[in-house]
Amino acid sequence: MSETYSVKMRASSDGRHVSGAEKIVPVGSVSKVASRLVERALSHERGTPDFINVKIESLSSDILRLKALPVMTHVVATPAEGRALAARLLAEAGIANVDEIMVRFSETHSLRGAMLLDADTLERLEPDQSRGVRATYMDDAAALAKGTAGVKNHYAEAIVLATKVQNAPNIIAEICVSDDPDYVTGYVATRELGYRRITVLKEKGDPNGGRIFLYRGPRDGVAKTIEFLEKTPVLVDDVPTLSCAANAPRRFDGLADALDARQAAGLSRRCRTLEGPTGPTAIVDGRELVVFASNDYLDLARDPRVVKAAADAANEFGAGSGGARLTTGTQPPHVRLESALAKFKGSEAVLLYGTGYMANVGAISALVGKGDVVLSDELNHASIIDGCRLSGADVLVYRHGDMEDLDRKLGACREHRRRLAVSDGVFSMDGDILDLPRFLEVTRRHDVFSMVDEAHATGVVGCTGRGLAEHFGCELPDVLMGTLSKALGSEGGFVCGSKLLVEYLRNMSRPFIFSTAPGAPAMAAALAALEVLVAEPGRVAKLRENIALFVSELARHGVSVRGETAIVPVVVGDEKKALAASAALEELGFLVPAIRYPTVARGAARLRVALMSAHTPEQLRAAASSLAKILKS
Ligand code: WAQ
Ligand code: MG
Repeated sequence: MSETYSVKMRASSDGRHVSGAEKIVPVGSVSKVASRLVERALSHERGTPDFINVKIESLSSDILRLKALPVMTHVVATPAEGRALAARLLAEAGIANVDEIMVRFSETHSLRGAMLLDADTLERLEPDQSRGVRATYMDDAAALAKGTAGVKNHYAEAIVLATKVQNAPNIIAEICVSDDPDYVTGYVATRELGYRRITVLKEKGDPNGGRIFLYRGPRDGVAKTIEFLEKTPVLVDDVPTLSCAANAPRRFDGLADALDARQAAGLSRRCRTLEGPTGPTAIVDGRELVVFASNDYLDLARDPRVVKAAADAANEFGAGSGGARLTTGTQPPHVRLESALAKFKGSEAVLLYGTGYMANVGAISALVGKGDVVLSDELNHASIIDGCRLSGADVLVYRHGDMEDLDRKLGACREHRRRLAVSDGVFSMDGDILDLPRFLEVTRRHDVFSMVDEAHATGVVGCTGRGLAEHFGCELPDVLMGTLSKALGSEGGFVCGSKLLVEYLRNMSRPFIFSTAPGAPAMAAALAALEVLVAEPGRVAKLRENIALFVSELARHGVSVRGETAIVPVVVGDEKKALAASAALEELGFLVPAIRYPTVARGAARLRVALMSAHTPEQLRAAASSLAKILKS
């Protein structure tokens, strides 16, 4: 940058400050940036300004470059919690009168600039105490490249300011909260601690913000500090961005903050692309990994017979069904699949849904409503929980797998019109199996509806993969839900039950009524997979052998886990530790996802190993020994 300019904008209305911003840009961008800043002033939600001042000055060419303070976000729930944390951080930075400083912090509201306080005596050091000290001549060195010049970004602007301030002579800390009523985030910054975002430092709607710069040094150094803050041009490198928030209008700020808070807590998520068909191995980011994360337990999604059935159905019936099942969307593959599933599960009738999630939501919300009650296992899948919520029925959560608790709670809600008890058959994050005979005994004794989700049981539990009734040699629950998306290698969900129940759902279940029917290719694929499963029960046996081998290999390395089903959870606890273990496994060539809140409880993060019939003994042994090693280190 040879010719560099400072562009500053300040807008007011009736003498009251409306908005302000400053940029440091090369000469070629001056007019573009200036006009963006003017636009910003004119569109400020505090009102249209009657005065806009744009000041453009050339700067000396040797502009100080600083590296942005490292950023860390602390997620807190309330302003009180945030302020207590801010006080703790200041204390950690070696400041004694922290409580007094927090009081002074609320006296900064009327200032345009920051209060400059002696960190030890708490004397105010600014010459103009009604204005405070303003840090100026600073910018994100990459703002132009990012295309963010002129766009309001609280986060980037605050990091730039905080970085300059912490590089000023004799400044040892800063505390700040925005004066934007909707922006409740603030921070404490010191050189050692870096930029510590605190997600909540004031109530929403509060227009009071402020800043304190804390000074420790001789009185005759103050002028030099202020000179640096007010006059020395600074460009800050490596300013982090909330990646997708950079160009977003202000109404999106809350979304960016929520995402950032998730990230800070080790809870942010992204989709990874796996090349090729799903199977025991996959190419991820250019590397082949052994996949211990697929629900395609019997390796049917890429089975040539299944794939051909989908292709043939696409040719014969088209890609999409063109309508809801009750209008024009029912095609022969839907009808065939429903009767094949009924036969496989041993029920009178079956109703298909577009996804397993919809099947749960659709069945529960149709069966119970206001005035009714659902009893739900505390570890039930999110789709069951959402079905319960959507139904409008009272929801009573019973302790995981605790049939006595279920019994007791059923006894305590005799007044409700209709009662439904619902449980996962195989718990999706724990891999344990519901004691179906006891569940049926309790629910029948109370004469309430019983519903079991066999998403992870179908094709896995029972000698031939028919599910819990086969495994226990008992009857079916009233409502049996399953999916086509896991062991059946396709996609979709279904509900089995009596003809009466299914007819009722066909007429009352809104996700069924108001969704386009799933496409014939997926239905034909599921039907072909079901036929393979029936013809080749050895796949289920092979899966069971693999589970036993993996669990015994882990045990040999000192890690004991449950191996009832294809889902083998290895509970780590801490979210970030679980992520680190997952990353370490990936380094070694294994894809094992870390499962975190909100899928499981906070602090119950885990590696969730999903086994397939197609894993080889070598893959299982290698994964078990790597996993054990990583857990120990
Ligand atoms: N120099 C000194 N003090 C200033 C300056 C400045 N250049 N600009 C503002 N202040 C003072 C003034 O008293 C304001 O009322 C107060 O700071 C807050 O300013 O997500 O938006 O511009 O990590 O409202 C922090 C969190 C946002 C960002 C800070 O401050 C994040 C913010 P605002
Ligand atoms: Mg502001």
